[in-house]
Amino acid sequence: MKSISVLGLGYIGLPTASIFATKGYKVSGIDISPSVVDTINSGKIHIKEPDLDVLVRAAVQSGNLKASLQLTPSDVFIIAVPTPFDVQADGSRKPDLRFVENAARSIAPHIVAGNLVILESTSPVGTTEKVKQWIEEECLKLKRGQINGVLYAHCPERILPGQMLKELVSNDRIAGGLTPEASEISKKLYESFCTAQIFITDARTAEMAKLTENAFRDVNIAFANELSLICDRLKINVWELIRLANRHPRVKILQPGPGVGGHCIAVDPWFIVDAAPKEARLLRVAREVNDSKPHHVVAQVKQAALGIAQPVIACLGLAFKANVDDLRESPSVEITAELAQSGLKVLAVEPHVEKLPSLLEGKVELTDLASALKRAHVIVLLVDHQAFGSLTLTQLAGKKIIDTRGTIKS
Ligand code: SAJ
Repeated sequence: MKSISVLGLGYIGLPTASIFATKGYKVSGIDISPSVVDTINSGKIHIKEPDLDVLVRAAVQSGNLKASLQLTPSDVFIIAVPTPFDVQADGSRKPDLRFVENAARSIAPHIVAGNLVILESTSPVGTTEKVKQWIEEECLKLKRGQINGVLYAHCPERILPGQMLKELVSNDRIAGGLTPEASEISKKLYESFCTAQIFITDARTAEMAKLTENAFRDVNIAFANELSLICDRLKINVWELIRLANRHPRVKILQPGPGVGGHCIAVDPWFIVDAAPKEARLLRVAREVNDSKPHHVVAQVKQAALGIAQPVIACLGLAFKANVDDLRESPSVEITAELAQSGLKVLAVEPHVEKLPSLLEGKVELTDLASALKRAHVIVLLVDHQAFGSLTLTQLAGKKIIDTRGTIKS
């Protein structure tokens, strides 16, 4: 297996394509966006992630990575496209597999016996089987007949934004084939750059494992977020409470926050709930707890602003988590937007971006920390960025403070 096509050059596809290229594979990175293709071919990147620019430049300069709008034949096809969900009229969420289906169907004209098709996108259980069906269906439509001997596997990524390059190499992985041969060959492929262990299983278990990891984290964050609501009611400092409870040798409570953001943890548990709605009760409630947290923060801010004539609110942080510039599905953006929507004057401080996301443009003023602290009556700490790490209560004397991350020191 010498040539690889990676379909989707986003947060997962781009580092994966680049690392394979630096290991000597001939890699075609396929994306539907002409500007993404041009950016990568010029050795630059369209997303921010520590050291990714260096890796992509090396991959492109080696001549082994070329981005393109058009798929061509190759030995391996890796699908790394988004898998969002659709909200239904009754509030339930249905996985939206359109991008995976389009990617799979686009492979059909090029597929030949002996090729390996890997689904890396986080997907509901059964999607790898669907990828096979879509490709086979498309081959029949194209009058290519039945192409036998194609291998299929699910090899989910599990890298943490902010530490992707390190985790790409050092995290254990799972290779779940539709056949044992597909698992074995996938394992060998990832061994070219992954220095950790690669465990073999079937495709359905691999799909469920990825969803389970993120659902586990979601439930644990929901526990911390629910505790923070209980502590607000009972007038207990939740940060001190968690610190003390975590001194128990078998207790490890996560940290409450303004809600759960990003493209993964707030999405993936819904794929399990959708597949087993009667059984997945805890997972659904955890999602609801985490999704409701931003509204609780908004209510706290409004309460703090009561009685202040023309209150100015400073929202510190817009990213979905600390020390990243990613504003996708960020509860901080949601909170800031809701506050501005309710007519309050809102300043936003986000040292990792130069311009506001469209949702906030014209409604919120982006400013620096010093100016926000000077002008605001209410300070809402939303993201525990390093840049806010030295804030103290003494420094903020006279202001109302909502610290959703518990990082402002006394
Ligand atoms: N958060 C809290 N409290 C905590 C930990 C996190 O409120 O104690 C919040 C964060 O602020 C953020 C959200 O949760 O809004 C998610 O952040 P995260 O750092 O927990 O996870 P992600 O979304 O950046 O990456 C996750 C990781 N999954 C797990 O840790 C199980 C990563 O390994 C996956 O590869 C990634 O999802 C993915 O792509 O699925």
